[in-house]
Amino acid sequence: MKKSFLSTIAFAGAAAFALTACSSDSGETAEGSEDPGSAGDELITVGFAQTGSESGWRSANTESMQTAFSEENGFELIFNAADNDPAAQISAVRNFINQGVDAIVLAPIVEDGWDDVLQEAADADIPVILEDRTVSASEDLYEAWVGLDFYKEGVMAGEWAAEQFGDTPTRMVVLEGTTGSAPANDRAAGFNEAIAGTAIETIDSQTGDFTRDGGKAVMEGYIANYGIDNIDLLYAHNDDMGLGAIEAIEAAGGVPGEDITIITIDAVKDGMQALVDGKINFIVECNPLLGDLAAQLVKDVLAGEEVEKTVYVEDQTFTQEQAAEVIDSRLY
Ligand code: GZL
Repeated sequence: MKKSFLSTIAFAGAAAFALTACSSDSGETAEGSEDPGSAGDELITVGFAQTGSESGWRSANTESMQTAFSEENGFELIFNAADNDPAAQISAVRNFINQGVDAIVLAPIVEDGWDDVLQEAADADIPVILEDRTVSASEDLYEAWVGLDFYKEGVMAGEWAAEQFGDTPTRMVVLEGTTGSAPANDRAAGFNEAIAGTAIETIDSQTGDFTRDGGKAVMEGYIANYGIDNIDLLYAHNDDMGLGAIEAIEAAGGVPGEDITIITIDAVKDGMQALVDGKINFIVECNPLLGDLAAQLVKDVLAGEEVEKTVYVEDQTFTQEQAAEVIDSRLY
């Protein structure tokens, strides 16, 4: 079950000289061994530490990962969802190490706190691939990261807001993602860079933890504190918090998308529907379909191949009109 990662690297290095003479289309490399996970080879055991099931985006990401890390693709997947609890997620990774998995894939809930357990994985010769979010630990402690450019997502959202409101005095409230997470940190930083110099004023900014319930509860507080008439713009770090805010605005007799302009990030199905319905005004996509890229990274790393340390997936943006054109053809 467990392959010694370093011996794989050493083998691949030695095989490199013989590879030209011995490679065949059966997926075999030099001296008859097979690429990990190729047909007829034993399964690659992968421990996948997912954040939890906090949003529609997360559900689509989990489905993409489970589909890619299937037995028919050469994997035995051990899945753990940490219910948005960073301590539980670190324990899950430690358990994978103790189980002696061949590789670990991690979507880290928060950026900090990973140095020790990632060092333990390295000491156990178990390669780690990050998907989705990033960590503050040294990049020597993981083989690669595949995901989205959260800072750029924030910039794209902020640029739209600056274009819409520019010099008009605008009172904005923010629903932040999970505190300490890379998307919350970077989407805030990118957005604030893009609106610098405009008349958009952040009157409040709190975390809704990327959940609908969280977004609804915080928006209810904003409405109670400021009144709908004193809020011009809502920037939510994901669709789900924006959808929760829409419930709060409507419950208070407001018209989302008109009384309050709403910008969100993700572009999951329910968010795009709200955009088509005029309840959200602009969405920046954050593609959750990372499974195939993550699975290929695992196979390449275990085969001793050089991999890019950072693999970005491109995003796009949607207005209400653009959403109406594409919503029926989207994959998530
Ligand atoms: C972004 C991802 C975020 C989504 C949220 O890549 O980590 O977490 O934007 C999800 O919907 O909960």
